[in-house]
Amino acid sequence: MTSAPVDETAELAQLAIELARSGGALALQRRQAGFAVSTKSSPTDVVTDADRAVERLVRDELAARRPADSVVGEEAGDDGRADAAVRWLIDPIDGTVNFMLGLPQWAVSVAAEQDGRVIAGCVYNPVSGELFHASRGGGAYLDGLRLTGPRPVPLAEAVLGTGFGYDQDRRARQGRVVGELLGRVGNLRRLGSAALDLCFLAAGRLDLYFEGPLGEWDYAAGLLIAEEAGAITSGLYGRPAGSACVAAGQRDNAADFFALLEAVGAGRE
Ligand code: LIP
Repeated sequence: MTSAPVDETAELAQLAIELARSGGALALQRRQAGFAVSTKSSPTDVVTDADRAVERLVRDELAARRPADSVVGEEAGDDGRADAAVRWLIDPIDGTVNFMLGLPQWAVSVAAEQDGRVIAGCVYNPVSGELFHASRGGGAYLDGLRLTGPRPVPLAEAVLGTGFGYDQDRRARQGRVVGELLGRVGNLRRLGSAALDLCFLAAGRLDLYFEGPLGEWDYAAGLLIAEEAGAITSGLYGRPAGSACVAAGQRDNAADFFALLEAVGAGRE
């Protein structure tokens, strides 16, 4: 596996920031102007015409500036260009339910992948104005502040971030798993955006995180940001973090956390 030259990684990281910012500005404008809502896999799996408009904007910009690259987005899917050297992963609005309800916890997530590895990513919350970004080997940042990852706290004091799926039966199983965990960790937060949850872990606002399954667009940028901030990540059961499950903690508590998650059957709901 050859790593991208530093200058290309920096170029991709800068473009991810620009795309997230322009997508975020459009999303905020649509939020204020009004938007239509429809559903996808279930009555709770909502999508708005703002999601679609933001993804369209990002795709058009990439087609103009990086025509040889491949794009995968939550709403328009995979363009299937398997020969592309760089693949972009776009969640136009991560936390769509929060966006729809007016809860200020949603973000545009943009990641660039090369040789199957995410090397640049940006998660931008246009409501708070917070822009998280990272490049592989270059560190993770909130605006200009270097992020140093979660607190070194024991599980019993740790605040755990998680999320639940759109399928009712799966949500019930996930709830039972979380019920097993609550007596073993310090507290729980379900904030509604996997991308921002991972950024909050990177920023030390959460101590532990797990969720699964997830769309690769949900976690691609946030996982890079968390790893570049020093978080330890896993997909449990010997897997790397990925669509089946993303689990993350801090050097001193990650092994215990992952063992606890496996013991309660997390990531297998
Ligand atoms: C959401 C995730 C969230 C998860 C939701 C949903 P979306 O992404 O960010 O963590 O719990 O079920 O998948 O659908 O808002 O882009």
